[in-house]
Amino acid sequence: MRLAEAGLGEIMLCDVVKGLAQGKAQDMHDSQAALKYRYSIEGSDDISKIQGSQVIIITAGLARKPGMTREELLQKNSQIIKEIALQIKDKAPQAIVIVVTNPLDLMTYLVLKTSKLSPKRVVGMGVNLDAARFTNLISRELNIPNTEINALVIGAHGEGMLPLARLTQVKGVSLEELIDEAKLKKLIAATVNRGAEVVSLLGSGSAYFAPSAALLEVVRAVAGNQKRAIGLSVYLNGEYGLKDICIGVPCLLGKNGIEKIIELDLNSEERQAFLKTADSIKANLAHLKI
Ligand code: 2OP
Repeated sequence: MRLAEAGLGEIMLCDVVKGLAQGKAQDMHDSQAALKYRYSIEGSDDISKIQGSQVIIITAGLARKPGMTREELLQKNSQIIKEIALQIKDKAPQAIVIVVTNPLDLMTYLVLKTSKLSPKRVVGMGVNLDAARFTNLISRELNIPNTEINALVIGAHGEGMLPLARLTQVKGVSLEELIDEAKLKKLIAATVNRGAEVVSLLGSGSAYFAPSAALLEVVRAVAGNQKRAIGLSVYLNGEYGLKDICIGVPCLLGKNGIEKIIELDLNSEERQAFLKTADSIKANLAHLKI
């Protein structure tokens, strides 16, 4: 709905549950007249409808239940994601694929390896959502508009997420210099826990509106060939001293996918934390059946 309202092309919703995508699409389609918008949106239970898509967004799979980590979804969601990745390989190898399903970094890796697309064309949407949440929490804490905040989050979109206070700028000043350590720790913990907090408040299902907004940001970068820095889970091949892993780092994203992976100048503490997160992703990767 966000993509349609933003005028980002023709939208096809696919879901394996009969009638679900058609019903949702019909409901969204009916919104146009009252909104005085025009957009194209259709639904189908036939995944072959992805044929010819320029951008494919994968949200399929189970969401967390209260108390669950994103990583606990690994086995349940792998099978679903693999089947979709094979369909992409077959029917839409030209697409740019944005993975949203959790555990995000592992599912991004699985889509990449199964679809055999170029690593430039498969990204995971996670740390830009975490940066949006971090921004929002900073904005509320300091009573500063979110437009004045440039928050940076890297690492796993999971328990090993790393909101980087030193490299987060508020009106051009490092966040580290603006608030005391105790408050900073709280802000970081709240950011890491934000998705779980929503899951626990909802009781069933996971966050929805902020993820869709963060997704819109990613699709806009592709559609507008923006090539501005945005945090994404991407395949590293030597960057940050890491190989054969998908993990969240800032990238330049445009119409052909990843133009550049930005290597931040991390201090030793940040680097250590980043490598620790990468280790835990690697340990989970070992359980993936590719
Ligand atoms: C979240 O952080 C769904 O992983 C997503 O809410």
